[in-house]
Amino acid sequence: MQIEPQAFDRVLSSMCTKPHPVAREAAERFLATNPGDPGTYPTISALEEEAIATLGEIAGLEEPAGYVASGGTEANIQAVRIARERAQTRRPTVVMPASAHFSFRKAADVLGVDLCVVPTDDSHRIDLEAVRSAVDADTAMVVAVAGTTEYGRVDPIPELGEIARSVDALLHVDAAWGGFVLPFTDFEWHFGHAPVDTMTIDPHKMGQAAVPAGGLLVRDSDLLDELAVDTPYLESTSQATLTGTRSGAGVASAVAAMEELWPAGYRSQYVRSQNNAEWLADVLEKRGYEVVEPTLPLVAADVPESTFEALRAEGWRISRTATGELRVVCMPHVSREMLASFVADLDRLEVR
Ligand code: 0PR
Repeated sequence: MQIEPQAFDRVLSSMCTKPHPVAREAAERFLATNPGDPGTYPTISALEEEAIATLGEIAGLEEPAGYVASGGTEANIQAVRIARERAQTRRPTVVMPASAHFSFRKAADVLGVDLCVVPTDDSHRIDLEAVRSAVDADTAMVVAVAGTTEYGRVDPIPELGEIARSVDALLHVDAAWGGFVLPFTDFEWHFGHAPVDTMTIDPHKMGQAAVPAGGLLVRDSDLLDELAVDTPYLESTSQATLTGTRSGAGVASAVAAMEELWPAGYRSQYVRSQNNAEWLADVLEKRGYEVVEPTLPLVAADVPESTFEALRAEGWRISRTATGELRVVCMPHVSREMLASFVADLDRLEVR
């Protein structure tokens, strides 16, 4: 096969990035291993424990427990599954902000739980008063997002923890995208800041690992037991993952990336990405566009649809929020030069 994969040089919409060279190399080396069968593939299984130990350190978890999932979708589905298993009610409900990722809709569908979607406020964060009136004895889980897909916002997690506790519900934090930048900010988002029970934190997004590498972390390994099924003909006795056979590439590349970059490399990447986001926000504002301030490295701006389409026709991979704003994710592959060239095209193609 001669086809080359798409280059990253015009990709501004993705939450994935070019894997770090050490992550790419590790992924290739472990491509044919299966961490789903630890009895047969003990090396990758030991690496998975290392991955969880480092993810735990990043996320303030004292006794790391969890596993490397195929992505944020699987981790979110599994978190909802844990909450459903724990719930004392026959109608378990998940209370989540309107800003939550669509993977929770898949979770609700697959698991037969109800969703209660709470609006966000003017700052694009979950409305706490609305959460207080939404929770009740059927609430199995409250979802907080730490780095929303559309605006990069962080919900008030300690407050949500209190509300979840008041009805004996679990608190899940979706830090799929934000988890590798938040440690360098003042946001309160992790296990040490609030009574967080489960968390999604994906090495294959800001963590610069190769796809597929998502992360599910749990406060206590008992929570993981809710997912375990017996595996009679494997040498190990149970499996907590949703997938069966899975590539060791994601696990190995996550370990390699985190070994290389945590914490100093991720810190300098965060600073670079955040500076880029602020630069772009500033440039767009000066041109008269309405910009949603980037609290994390993600910029949303009200660019007319025709301009947006013209930029896409130039090959820019950009996306829009539900309300139609242009959305630029300042991932590690997004350089200042790339953004400058994007802005030059915007100036040239601008339709007002
Ligand atoms: N949670 C959050 C907060 C997310 O932003 C995403 C993905 C997920 C969970 C789900 O993660 P997986 O896609 O790993 O299962 N957010 C992006 C989105 O759906 C993913 C994405 C990635 C989109 C690359 C486009 C793209 O080119 O918008």
